[in-house]
Amino acid sequence: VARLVLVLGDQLSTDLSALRAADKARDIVVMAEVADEAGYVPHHPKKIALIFAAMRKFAARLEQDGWTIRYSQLDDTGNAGSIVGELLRRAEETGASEVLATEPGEWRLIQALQNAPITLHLKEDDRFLASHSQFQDWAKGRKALRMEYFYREMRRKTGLLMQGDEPAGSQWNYDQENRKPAPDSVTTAPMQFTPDAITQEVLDLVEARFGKTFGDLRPFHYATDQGQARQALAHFIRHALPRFGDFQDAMLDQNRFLYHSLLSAYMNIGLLDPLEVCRAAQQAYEDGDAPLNAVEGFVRQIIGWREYVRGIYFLEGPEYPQRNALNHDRKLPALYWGGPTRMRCVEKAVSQTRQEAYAHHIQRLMVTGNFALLAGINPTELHEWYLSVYIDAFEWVEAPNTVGMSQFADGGVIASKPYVSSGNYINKMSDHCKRCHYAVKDKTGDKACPFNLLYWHFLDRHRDRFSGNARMGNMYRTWDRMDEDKRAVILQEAAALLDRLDQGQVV
Ligand code: FAD
Ligand code: DLZ
Repeated sequence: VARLVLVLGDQLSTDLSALRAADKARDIVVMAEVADEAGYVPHHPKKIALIFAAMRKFAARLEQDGWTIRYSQLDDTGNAGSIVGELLRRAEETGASEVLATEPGEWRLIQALQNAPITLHLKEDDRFLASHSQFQDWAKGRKALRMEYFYREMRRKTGLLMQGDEPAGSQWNYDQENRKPAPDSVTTAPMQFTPDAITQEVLDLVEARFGKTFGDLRPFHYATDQGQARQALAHFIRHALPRFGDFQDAMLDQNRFLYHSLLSAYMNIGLLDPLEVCRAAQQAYEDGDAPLNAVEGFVRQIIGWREYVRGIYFLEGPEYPQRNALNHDRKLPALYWGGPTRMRCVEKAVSQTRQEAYAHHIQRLMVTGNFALLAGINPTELHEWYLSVYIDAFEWVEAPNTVGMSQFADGGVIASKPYVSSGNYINKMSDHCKRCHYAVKDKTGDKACPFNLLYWHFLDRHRDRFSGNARMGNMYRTWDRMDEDKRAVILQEAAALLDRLDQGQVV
């Protein structure tokens, strides 16, 4: 009897564990566009379009490779609307009673599959370097789960940038060299693709069904199959990687991508293998085409941060996205959904998010994330925002980045101190402040940068928790040295600003 082989929209890899465990001659691959997955958060229309177009093209490829496929389009009559519903429908149609699946990247869907009334064989998702048990072994007995030590293990495991037992260049981490302020101009741009017929059809469907959701569907230039994603990788390695390190943390008012790769979505949905990506970067270093600080910085993000946050997500359990260690309960303000704001950096990050479904790491961490943390926004609401608006957002990677790294809502599992900064950091790393309504140098008064006011408000309201943190001592000493009257004015102006935010006034 045939078994069903489930392939989800972010599992588009031909060597997926469920496919490897299946028998091409006998088993039936099930792929389904379903309302539940398209609707568990208000996904950016570009994200839905990417996933549906890539799913359709991947199904065609599997069919060419000799697999039998049952593919459900979103508008098909009889579409049950959920992954489990579709599996049960296909089981009834085909007489199958067993499902082979690769573990989904979200507790919600793992639990739904485990609770389904059908025999399930759940395979590990081995497109990652560290299995759950390897990560658990690494974490066991450690007081703090710092990424850097995990990353070194991944370097040793993969041999990437290693000379025997030693790191290439005899240093593990070149982050110190990767914090240059914004360049005057950028000499490259990410590769763009013209939508083919399949993608066009998906764009029409997404426009009709999700056209009113936050986010511009068109123009749509993302890669939608492995061949295109590989072209995008080659383009990045050649044109952007050499300067990736230097300007990794920089932001430019007139350039959205700088030297970033825009490869996260392709890796996350399975079009690119993360090791293939890292090996291509290593090759550029070995060929003398990219410097070590760039290649090490890039590889660290993938075999370090990407693997590490996934490990944390599965280690910490299904309740992780609901954590709120700092008891932040402010509603997510309308400016996150494109409502007006006078803060130039926030306006830029949100408007490019609307248009591109993309913002780079420092925009996510030090602009929208930093503002939310300073303003005390509810981390679960913020998590749902990040999960919705980015092309690469899947809970295993988004939640630890948002709840842990960006909001400190996990109480310090990921970050050893909160990522907060005043306007000064944004001014150093970007050219936004020059064109901003607010004055970044003003600490108080009508034009004071909201990041300045809220920074001190944050430190003051969380003194009990953070004043003993060795890495924050300087911040508290600066605050405590300030004139008492000045401190009172700052706190009062910060509170007034938060009131205005709560009342829906433009900030
Ligand atoms: P590059 O700057 O070119 O980096 C190269 C690759 O490194 C990325 O493609 C990505 O795969 C990996 N990477 C870099 N930083 C991280 C990180 N912190 N965690 C995991 N992988 C990383 N990344 C996602 O893939 N999905 C998300 O939903 C997501 N949400 C985030 C939410 C917040 C609040 C923050 C602060 C970060 C989030 N990130 C997320 C991490 C990071 O911002 C993105 O991976 C990166 O911006 C993607 O753009 P890029 O491909 O141009 O990355
Ligand atoms: C994100 C997404 C969307 C928008 N739609 C679908 C879909 O219709 N069918 C599908 O199989 N997968 C989709 N996905 C990806 C899933 O939500 C993803 O597999 C889980 O969140 C686990 O990472």
